[in-house]
Amino acid sequence: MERTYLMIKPDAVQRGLIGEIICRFEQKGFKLVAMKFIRLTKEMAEKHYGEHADKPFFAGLVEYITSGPVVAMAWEGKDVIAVSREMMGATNPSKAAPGTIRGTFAVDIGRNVIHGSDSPASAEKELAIYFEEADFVEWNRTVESWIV
Ligand code: FUP
Repeated sequence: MERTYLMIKPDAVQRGLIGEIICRFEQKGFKLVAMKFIRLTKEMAEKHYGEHADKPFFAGLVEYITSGPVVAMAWEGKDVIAVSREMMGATNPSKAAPGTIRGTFAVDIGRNVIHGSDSPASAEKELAIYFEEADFVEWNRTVESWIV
């Protein structure tokens, strides 16, 4: 089953949106398989956003993502990588469709509430930054048989 890395960013944690965001993925029918409440080190942030190292927004991005705790999660399910990106909405919240997470809760690209892997390769890379094999919980979500 496909896995993705989702992260509730510091602005959403501060704003009390953890439950609301988790609720959407739970109700969609995806399965939570790992979760940590952590504060990223500068090294973790630079690794996560390494592909943007030469962008003008990189320093601000690292400062923002390390500014407070985040919820780091692994979710599993059918097409979870693409579907969760759809549920999140466009990276720039002012372009995100109404009803999506960013379309509902955010206005600024630098405070866009949630991160989600954009491909199987980035999911694998990102999950490895935050989790080791023993962190993934194998369990049967019995409702799954009603969903897929
Ligand atoms: P995403 O895949 O949705 O995380 O988007 P990107 O990899 O393009 O960007 C990573 C993060 O950089 C985004 F969450 C927001 C931030 N960003 C800016 O702050 N300014 C920009 O112009 C572009 C991205």
